[in-house]
Amino acid sequence: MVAGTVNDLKNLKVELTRFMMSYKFALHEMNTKIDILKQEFHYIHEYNPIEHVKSRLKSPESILNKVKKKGYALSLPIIKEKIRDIAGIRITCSFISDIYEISNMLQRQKDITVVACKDYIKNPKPNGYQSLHLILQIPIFMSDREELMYVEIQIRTIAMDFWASLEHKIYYKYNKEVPEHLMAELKEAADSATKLDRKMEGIHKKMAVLKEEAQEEKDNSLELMLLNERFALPEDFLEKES
Ligand code: 0O2
Repeated sequence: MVAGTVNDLKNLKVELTRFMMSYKFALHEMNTKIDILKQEFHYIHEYNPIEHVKSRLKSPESILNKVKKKGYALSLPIIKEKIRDIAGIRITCSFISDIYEISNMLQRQKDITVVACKDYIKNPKPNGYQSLHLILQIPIFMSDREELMYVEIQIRTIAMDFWASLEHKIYYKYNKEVPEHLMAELKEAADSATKLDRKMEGIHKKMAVLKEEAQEEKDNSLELMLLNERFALPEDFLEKES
């Protein structure tokens, strides 16, 4: 190998390593943000809207396949600009309302730019696929530079995730035509998942109202727990105070 070519190869390897490393840092940054939201919710509201979080870096092979499929030029700046799901995070929530709450909380953060939002919950795909997709841009800070990175966030409920995971196994990326009657069955299964999500959301909301009423009753009562012992406040004590 001539010296120039060896050097070119060496430089390319460094460039590729830097390229993938930046996405790893972007994932790390986003995961920290999500973890903070999760912990804050737990401390303040004693409720956790996030069931689980999964993140992945697209493999170099998968990136190249997408570049070929989309007909893009094989150049790192073009890949960086055009392929926006190299860093991907999937958040599974308990209820549909949690999806929008988490999405709004992320979108409000000052260092996050929302580049695109696809709401496949309000507008499901014809096969029944549902999820909220966000393409976000966040800065990462390194020793000598700052870089803006794209991260794709998919937010869905457990039921939507259950459907998408199984559909992914059965059909997604299946190149041949899926028979029509099976497509219809798949859509039916997605409709059942939606029905289940709505039912659970309804129960969740009703329980929240009951909990609030019980709390109000507790707040209005003259009883309180002092050092783990029930204590009844004398009524005239309250009158003297006011
Ligand atoms: P993987 O292996 O999960 O990463 P794009 O191809 O991203 O440029 P597109 O198709 O408009 O543009 O993106 P979209 O609609 O936002 O969907 C991208 C991702 O959503 C997919 O990533 C899947 O993860 C998921 N997805 C979209 N449609 C379906 C579906 O019908 N079924 C299932 N199970 N998942 C879906 P990848 O890169 O295709 O795959």
